[in-house]
Amino acid sequence: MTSVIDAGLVADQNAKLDAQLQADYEGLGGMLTRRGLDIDKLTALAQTFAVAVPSWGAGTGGTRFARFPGRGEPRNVFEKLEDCAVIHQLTRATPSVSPHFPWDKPTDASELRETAKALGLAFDAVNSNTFQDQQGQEQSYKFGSLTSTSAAVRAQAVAHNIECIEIGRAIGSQALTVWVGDGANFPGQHNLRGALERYLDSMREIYAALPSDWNVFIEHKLFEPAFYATTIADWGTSFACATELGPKAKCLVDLGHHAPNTNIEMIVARLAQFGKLGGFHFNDSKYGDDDLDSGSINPFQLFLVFNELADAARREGEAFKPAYMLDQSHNVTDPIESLMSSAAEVQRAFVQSALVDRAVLTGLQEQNDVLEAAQTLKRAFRTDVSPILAMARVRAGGAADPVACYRASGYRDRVAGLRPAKAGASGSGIV
Ligand code: AOS
Ligand code: ZN
Ligand code: ZN
Ligand code: ZN
Repeated sequence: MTSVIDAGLVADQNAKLDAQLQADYEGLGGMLTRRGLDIDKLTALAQTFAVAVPSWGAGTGGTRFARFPGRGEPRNVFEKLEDCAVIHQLTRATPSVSPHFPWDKPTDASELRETAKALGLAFDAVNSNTFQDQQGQEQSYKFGSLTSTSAAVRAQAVAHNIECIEIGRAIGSQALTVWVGDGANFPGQHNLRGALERYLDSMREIYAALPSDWNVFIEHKLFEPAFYATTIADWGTSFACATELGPKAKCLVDLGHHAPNTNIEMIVARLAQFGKLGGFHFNDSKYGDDDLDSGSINPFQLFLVFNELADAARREGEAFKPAYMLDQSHNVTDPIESLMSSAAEVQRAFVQSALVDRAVLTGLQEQNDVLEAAQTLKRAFRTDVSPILAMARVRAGGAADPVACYRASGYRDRVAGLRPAKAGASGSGIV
């Protein structure tokens, strides 16, 4: 495997932090022992964690008002992979990349697969795009794609999704994520039921093209670009469609795609209960689909989501394996730094959820000891597991402090010299 960042530099950086990390690790280990937990087991568990990086996350996102490009932005899928390799090399928590077509459409799929492999990366779910028009495209998605009233538009959108499956197959992916912005901006614009019927008809064709070992993930989103009625707006619609389509269809929960104050962890519990939890797009938000860095606004919610995932994993065993991906838009930070720290924030919630003694919690719930049950979760959430995360990275050959190591490597300066600056854009970026 090619190391993009010099391995010697990573070792030197880690050496500087070694004494401090050992001391913090021992301190935390002692505290956890008193709580009946083994820190080394938790570190080994942390090492099993993996979250995919979206290829588009390596670039600066932008809002619908403006996009302020960063330095050395990747110009193509190969440069995106190189950035993703840096993220994985330093965090050891992001071994796969989720590509988006046609943005990442390869001229030679096997070259793409080999390049990723040489960088120590694999491909996770592929994402289709029928929310934009591409140059030279015959039909426009202005009035919808899979739900369009035009059979020709629907056929084009279906064909694109099937092409995504074909490319995905060639690069070793096993899932297709379908998010459509289809919906209405005015009451009366759509027949609400008719639009969903057409969606299902289109999705049945896509479903029929899935290889036997593939899944299709239905990603719902409350609003934007449709501001009155989005066809796949909520988990109820997503669940109904996934049920209608069959066992290979599952629901994908993007944390930003819900109404304010929605109890997302309860949605997670429901979908897990009925075998329809396909995966996640992690990000954080304050108002709507803000696509802020994971864990940056509401880390307790992220913990509660993982608390449900830990419960589901205990019930379902090995079979329970939702796909994890980050889906955030970096507007004011270096995307590599944001993705590294976000991967660690999601991993943190995963480890914190393992601190909850499920048997004790069940006992408290059965006795209706409400306060102590709540405190049990809070105790886990309040525990700073940073030394576990750092040790997990170091033991796997990553960086104790990924951001500091990345900054010391000068990677951004190096690629800024190789990748010409992009012009700023007045319009919408990629979210
Ligand atoms: C859109 O809001 C969604 O989060 C999708 O996952 C989308 O495909 C992705 O963010 C790229 O635009
Ligand atoms: Zn998403
Ligand atoms: Zn979104
Ligand atoms: Zn998104």
